[in-house]
Amino acid sequence: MHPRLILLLAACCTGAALAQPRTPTAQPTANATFHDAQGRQVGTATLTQTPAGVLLDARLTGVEPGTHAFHVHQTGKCDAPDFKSAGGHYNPTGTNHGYYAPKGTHAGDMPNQIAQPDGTLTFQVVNPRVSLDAGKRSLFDADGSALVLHAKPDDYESQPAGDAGGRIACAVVERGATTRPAR
Ligand SMILES: [Cu+2]
Repeated sequence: MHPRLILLLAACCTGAALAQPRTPTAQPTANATFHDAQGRQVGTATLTQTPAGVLLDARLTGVEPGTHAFHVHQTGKCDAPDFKSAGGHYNPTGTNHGYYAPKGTHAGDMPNQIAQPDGTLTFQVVNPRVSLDAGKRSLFDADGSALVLHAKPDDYESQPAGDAGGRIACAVVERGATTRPAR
């Protein structure tokens, strides 16, 4: 092996071995518990305010494998079985729906998520257009907010909601770091 390559390898791997994992400075300050259409608890999410937006860390089980739309909806009310009570997408700035749409992107728009063959759906995503603090984009406005998982993928352009199909799980965003244990 070329001596310089050995040096490079040594530099790389020693550095990696010495690197300490960073301890997150921000702790979750909101949580949400998902229920399905039958009212069963199917998962939880924690929400943390960061300078880049709200970091969501979600873990669900029993989800049909495949790609699902995931949004913040405008009302913190999850009445099974259809979860229509959560209203439309959270859209305090009056924009169009979808990453591809002209004049687009609701505050509640987030990327599609993919459930595994065993039905687990675990992901983290940052939403830069909402906040846990007071203000126009707050998830804690007068009627609260809900996280909604859909039967189908969001096509990121159809109005008003990305042709994402029915609502298969819903979670009211609540203050406090502690989530109830999943089932
Ligand atoms: Cu939705």
